[in-house]
Amino acid sequence: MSATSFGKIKALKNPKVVEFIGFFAEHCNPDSIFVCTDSEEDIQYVRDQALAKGEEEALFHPKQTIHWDGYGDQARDKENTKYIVYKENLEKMTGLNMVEYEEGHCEIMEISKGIMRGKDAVVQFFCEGPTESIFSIPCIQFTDSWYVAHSEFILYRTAYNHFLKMKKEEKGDFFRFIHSAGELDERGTSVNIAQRRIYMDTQNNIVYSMNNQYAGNSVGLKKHSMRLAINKAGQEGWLCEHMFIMAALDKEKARKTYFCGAYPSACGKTSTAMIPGEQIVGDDIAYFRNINGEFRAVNVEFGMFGIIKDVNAKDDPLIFENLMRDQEIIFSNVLRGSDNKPYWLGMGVDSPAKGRNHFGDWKKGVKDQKGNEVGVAHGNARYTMRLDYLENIDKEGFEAKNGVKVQGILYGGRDSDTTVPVEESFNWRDGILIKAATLESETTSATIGAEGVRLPSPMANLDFLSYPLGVYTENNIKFGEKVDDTPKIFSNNYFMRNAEGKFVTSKLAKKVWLHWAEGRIYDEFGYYLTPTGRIPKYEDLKELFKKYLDEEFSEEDYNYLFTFRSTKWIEKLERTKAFYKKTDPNTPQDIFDYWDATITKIKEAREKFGDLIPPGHYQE
Ligand code: OXD
Ligand code: MN
Repeated sequence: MSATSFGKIKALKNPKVVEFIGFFAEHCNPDSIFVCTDSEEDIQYVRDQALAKGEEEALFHPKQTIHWDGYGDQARDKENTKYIVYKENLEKMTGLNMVEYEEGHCEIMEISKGIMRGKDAVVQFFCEGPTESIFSIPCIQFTDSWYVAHSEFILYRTAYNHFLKMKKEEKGDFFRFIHSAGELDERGTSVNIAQRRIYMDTQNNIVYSMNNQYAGNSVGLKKHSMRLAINKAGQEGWLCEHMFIMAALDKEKARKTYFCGAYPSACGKTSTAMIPGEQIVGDDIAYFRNINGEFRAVNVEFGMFGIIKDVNAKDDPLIFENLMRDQEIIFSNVLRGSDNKPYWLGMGVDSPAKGRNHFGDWKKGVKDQKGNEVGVAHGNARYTMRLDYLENIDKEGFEAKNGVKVQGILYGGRDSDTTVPVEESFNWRDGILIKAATLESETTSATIGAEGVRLPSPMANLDFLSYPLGVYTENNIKFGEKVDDTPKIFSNNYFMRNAEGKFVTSKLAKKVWLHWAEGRIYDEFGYYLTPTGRIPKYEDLKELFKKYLDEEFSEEDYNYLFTFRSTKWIEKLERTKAFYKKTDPNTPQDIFDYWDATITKIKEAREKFGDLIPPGHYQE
């Protein structure tokens, strides 16, 4: 370590920081360590090194770069992402992928011993949430990947100064991430994928990630930190959710209403956060805190690590335009054509027949070792970009140290035949148990395996839960019930199909469902009851379709979309019950009782009004 880097560490006067860096410097044994502050000079050094070491390459627009992960390292490795848990805590961690501490710790120590030999390492200081705020969680990343370090500078708020200012009693409280891409092949991708391990220790707030590069596996501040934060939140009485934050704008009434939303992957999360004419605060992870009785949220991140597939001029104009500009963006696992420009699936332009992509040298029609044709880009290819490049950013909310006051929460699944496009819950508890806990996503032709299979996805947060599902569900209920002005909960489903298997409305209809929810927060629209909540009236939707989309919305479509499907709903609740029973048998009985009472209510409705209950026909 140079005297300058050492000086940066020393200035922090933080023994735990010294211990962490010192230990892994010795254990992983990099050739050198570069310590970053928040200075533009240090950030530029990291950008330059990512290029110099070949982890990124400059594109046609010189500020844009491209990076490839190994062909077998294109998504989160769920199997090898585990909690290492003290023996005495094993029993409490029902339903989690875990390994006993001694065993897991020994294995990861073995794998990481000397893993950085011949490489440089980087140490960075970040903050999850705004710095110097009630939400702040300081973090340190130690990595031997300049690409990872560069990504984090785009995605998170730098916090060397925050560390400098930490009070004595706070100095031991931060998250630590140690990452190594491991041995690299001639293309610069991780070789030892069989030894890929992501071991998380919520007892000591440290995550070890070895032999990988894909950011969902490597970037500590993203999903690893999220798991540590979910655990911390559970202990401290706040929430860390897999949610966007956005502001719905009613310009006529000069109203700005904040919504958060959770949607399993490929269920419309980013496109809801980016509805034209509204504003975005965050696209992936939110912290919720009760501040003086208010339900307040911050975007944990500073940038987006977005899925690039299907981002095109028509469907995502704002993101697309940004991706076309000469500004700092890292494209990962897309094709670089001979024009040195990036190409991806669903881009809406003709892509070249050859180039370089995640497969290596690629030509149209080329097959991988398993005989599968390799596409232009990977389906999970990404872009890494600052959020504040977006014209629709809500600057005020994005920068607010105390976050924004949330008034509505949306839970959206992918479901071709059961739930209505938008429905308001009776109350917070009902929303958590009937809308959030029952979230499911149907597999599509784009996913491997059979189509139309429903995968349970409570709160769209299952992959990141670091303590049991039942307690987490209860904590969600408690949190919302304790604030003074509890947000309304709504469900969304953009994927209902008609008898011919076609979607009933266009993608733009999201805006109408959102504005109905927005109006409901101010008690503006009437509603019809169903056994599971409150749905819109036709006249209101007709007007909203006209106002926001200049579209005619037919009564026939309305009746079809908003029919209550009794048997389908009972089946959905039974699936949820079974999933909770299997995943966390210790889920409190009153949660199961609540679902049973709802099932009884639906059965009675079915008796009285029939299996398919058109809007307006149900009465309590
Ligand atoms: C995810 C992501 O996998 O945001 O959820 O990348
Ligand atoms: Mn996510």
